Amino acid sequence: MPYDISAIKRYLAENLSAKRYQHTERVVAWALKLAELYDVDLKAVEVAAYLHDVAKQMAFADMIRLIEQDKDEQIDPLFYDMPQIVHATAGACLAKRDFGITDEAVLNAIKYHTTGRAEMSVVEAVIYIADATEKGRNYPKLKAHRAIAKKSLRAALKTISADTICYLIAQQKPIHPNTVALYNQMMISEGA
Ligand code: DGI
Ligand code: FE
Ligand code: FE
Repeated sequence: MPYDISAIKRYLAENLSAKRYQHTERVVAWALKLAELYDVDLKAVEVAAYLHDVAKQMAFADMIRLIEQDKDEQIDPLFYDMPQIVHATAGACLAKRDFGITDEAVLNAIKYHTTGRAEMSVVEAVIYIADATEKGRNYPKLKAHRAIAKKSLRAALKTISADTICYLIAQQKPIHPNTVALYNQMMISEGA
């Protein structure tokens, strides 16, 4: 199905700060580069990248309401302990409700962009990796992570999920089971 990218961009310009909007544009550019490199559906990646943080600046109560109103979605009780992750599921609900996105590959890429999960699709992996390693991010291993992303999606998932868990532990924050499931899969199964 065709996506109305200009309507999405108008919505983002109105509902996100300039800083967040620019982050989104960098994620789109980097995600498309990775998608080309790994021969992943460019249209799905583009629309998922544009929409991945669409709900980022909504109030917590509004995100919860949006998720509650989606008949296919459920409130994860952990949302109340991990408010930073809720924008991902809320974003998928908004993409569906307001932009008519029905493609599950796109919706899941938005929904799992923050935590990841086990058995991620390539579209999900590209969005997760592009979000974590767009060039405006500011952490010591960024350059190394970008280089790894160009070599292997799997290796990138491995290092990003490990780093995320280290970061959350250092911050004494609770870790979502999907974050752990991605990390465990990367550490247990074969591959780089
Ligand atoms: O929305 P962005 O800032 O672009 O990036 P993101 O969607 O990856 O969100 C990053 C935030 O999510 C960051 O504050 C860490 C947090 N996060 C990711 N996984 C988990 C988590 N927070 C908790 N508590 N538990 C997780 O498993
Ligand atoms: Fe996000
Ligand atoms: Fe993001």
